Amino acid sequence: MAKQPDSPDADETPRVADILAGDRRALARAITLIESTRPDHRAAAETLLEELLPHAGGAVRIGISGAPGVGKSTFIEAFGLHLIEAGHTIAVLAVDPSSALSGGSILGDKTRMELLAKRPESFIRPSPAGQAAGGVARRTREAMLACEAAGFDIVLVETVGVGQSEAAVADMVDLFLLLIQPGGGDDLQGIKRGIMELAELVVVTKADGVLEAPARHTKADYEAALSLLRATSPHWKPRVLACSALNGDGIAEVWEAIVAHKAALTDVLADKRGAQARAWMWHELQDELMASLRADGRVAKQAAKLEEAVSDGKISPSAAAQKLLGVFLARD
Ligand SMILES: Nc1nc2c(ncn2[C@@H]2O[C@H](COP(=O)(O)OP(=O)(O)O)[C@@H](O)[C@H]2O)c(=O)[nH]1
Ligand SMILES: [Mg+2]
Repeated sequence: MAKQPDSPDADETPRVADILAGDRRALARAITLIESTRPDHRAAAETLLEELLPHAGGAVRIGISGAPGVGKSTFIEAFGLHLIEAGHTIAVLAVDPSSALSGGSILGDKTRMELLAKRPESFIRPSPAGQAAGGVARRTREAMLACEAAGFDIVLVETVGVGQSEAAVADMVDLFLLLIQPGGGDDLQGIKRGIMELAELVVVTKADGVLEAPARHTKADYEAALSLLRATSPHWKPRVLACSALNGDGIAEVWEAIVAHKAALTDVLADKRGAQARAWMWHELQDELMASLRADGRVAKQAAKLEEAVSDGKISPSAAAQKLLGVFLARD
């Protein structure tokens, strides 16, 4: 097969040494392999991850979320360039369940992050299309480990504001940052309380020009709203900041807050990551079990009948579930 340097091929397993040396093409190939759903690729990815794992864990893991149009891409570009100026390297990964529908809506974002994408200190990877939110998040977590093994000292995981993916991202990062728009009013822009509770940092974007004053008000509103939420960590009180990705105001302060959070968590970060890894194991098991259950021919046959019986009210859903589980567990 002809080698195509610009289109990473999952069939070609990258060398661990190349990834560890920070070879970006090897890293890109590793992530392609990780994202592949083919069983032989999956096996190769597992082997690769096992070798990379001892070299992972060195990055500050940051999750970034916010509604479409809030300014995520613009912020990440400004923030990333700021970090590079300060001597860091940064990998940006995206969890975007909507891309599963549109076939890669986030592609346009790469152009928004043009300057950042050009820098050798950065690595930007859009989310894989064609998978459900859970599947994307699973693979993103592994991609994050690969980026760490490649030596990136900051990993940013971006997601778009749709509940489920936010929880998944919060579950894989050290700090979850929620971006919000200036203005909005009483309902706090319809941002669900559950998502607010995930945020260690809330950042009001676009605090420049005519939006500067509304941004200040929004910041005060969120400070008030956050003070009403029950504390989720004894180590950190969520903070609200405002910034402008256009003129750079407040960008340095966002990083300072992240550094302060890292310092506050020093003694408990290993525990937090350990708990995340354990939760991930159970998620994996759940997904694997469901996948093999769905792939089981006898279960499928019974399921079709039982679904009908459940619809017709002839059997209760829980009794039908028990029957299916019985068929699954009794298989050879
Ligand atoms: N005035 C101002 N506009 C911004 C700022 N950040 C983003 N925008 C604008 O907001 C729009 C959406 O930004 P984008 O980064 O694509 O948002 P995303 O959908 O969350 O990734 C674009 O038109 C940006 O130019 C900012 O700091 N100040
Ligand atoms: Mg964007």
